[in-house]
Amino acid sequence: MPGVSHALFNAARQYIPGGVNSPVRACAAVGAEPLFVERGLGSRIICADGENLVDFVLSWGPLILGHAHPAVTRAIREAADRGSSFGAPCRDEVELAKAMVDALPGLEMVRMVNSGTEAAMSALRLARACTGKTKFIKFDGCYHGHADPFLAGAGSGVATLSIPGTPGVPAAAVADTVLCPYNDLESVTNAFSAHSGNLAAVIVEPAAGNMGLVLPEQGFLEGLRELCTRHGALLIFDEVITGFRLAYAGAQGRFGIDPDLAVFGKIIGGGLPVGAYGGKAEYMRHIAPQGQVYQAGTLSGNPLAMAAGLAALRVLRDSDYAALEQKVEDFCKELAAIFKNRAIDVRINRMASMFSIFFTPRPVRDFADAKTADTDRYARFFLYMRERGFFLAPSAFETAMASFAHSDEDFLSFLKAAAAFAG
Ligand code: HOZ
Repeated sequence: MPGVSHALFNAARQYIPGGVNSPVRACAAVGAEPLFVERGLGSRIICADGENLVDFVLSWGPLILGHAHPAVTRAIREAADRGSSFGAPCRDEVELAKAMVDALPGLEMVRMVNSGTEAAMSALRLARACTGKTKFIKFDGCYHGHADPFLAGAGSGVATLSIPGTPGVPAAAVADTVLCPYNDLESVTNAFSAHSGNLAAVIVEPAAGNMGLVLPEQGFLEGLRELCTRHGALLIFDEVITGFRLAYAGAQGRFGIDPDLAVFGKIIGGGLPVGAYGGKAEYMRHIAPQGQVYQAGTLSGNPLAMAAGLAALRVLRDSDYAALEQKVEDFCKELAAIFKNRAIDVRINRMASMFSIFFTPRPVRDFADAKTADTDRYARFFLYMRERGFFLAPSAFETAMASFAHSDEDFLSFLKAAAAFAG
């Protein structure tokens, strides 16, 4: 790994743990060093060493419009000229909240925070307060940020680095976390029986994007909805990745499921740090100062982030999600055929503009399946593709993302390189 990125990484390691501010981007799982990015434009990033890469990571999801979309950067510049933070409400907070409530069928009220982690932990607190119960179900391989109760069976970097239990998370903090396999309604039914009367919530990524992409099977989300209603637990959709990605109406719109609460981040910030949680007014009105459930933040509803998110949603409202989906579907079919023709075992899971390449012969419907994937082959693929101008997630347990900025040529050239890799 020559040059500037390597030197920056060496310097970074002196001052920042592991040289990075979030573990997965260290690229250790694929035997690489992190790339230091100088700038992004459309579907591409340009790195400190001059590498010009077609980006299928897109900041892990926020950049569905591509890098530096002019409407978003203009909104940020204009907002910055008006001031970067007030610690008091601003107009764009109201506009963004309204845009979200208008777009997402299950959302009646929303509270802005600063990250998906913050949103998930706040939604869980609210669910516990509203139900008076403490336990909750999460799914093995799903990731809801790094708040203590969610660091059990977590996906994303925890899966990538095979960290079984995070030191510093007391056993008591995960004692109320009930783990079930994704897509396994029977185990959820059993968990409701085993913890009868004690389950406050089921939290789920409606399409799981942190163990690679794993799609909900027919009836799974419907079953969760039904079980939660029957047992007086709240259904929380973690839409940090899927919100405004699977559809403008999110996963809840795409699947036609009405969660009680939902958690957002990524796209709603247009590339700036944002999270949000929301849902039915009957629950949201318990949040302080309207109610007693305390949650606060100096930078919540930050004017730059609100302006960026609002600008992004305004563009997305009129964007052709179906056309993007068709492009990605065609691309994934061709990619699967390339590997199949060379007798390479691969499963490509896809939905909307998200896809995952699992080098495994078996269908991937839960975390156990995802873990059968050949991570060494994925690492070789990552390195090969990076050398040919493509940036994929540096982990077999993350999801690739495409954007409205990706061109036909971006997809075609990727297919050509993948064919050369397959041999
Ligand atoms: N949720 C993101 C990955 N799936 C976070 C990225 C990170 O951990 O840096």
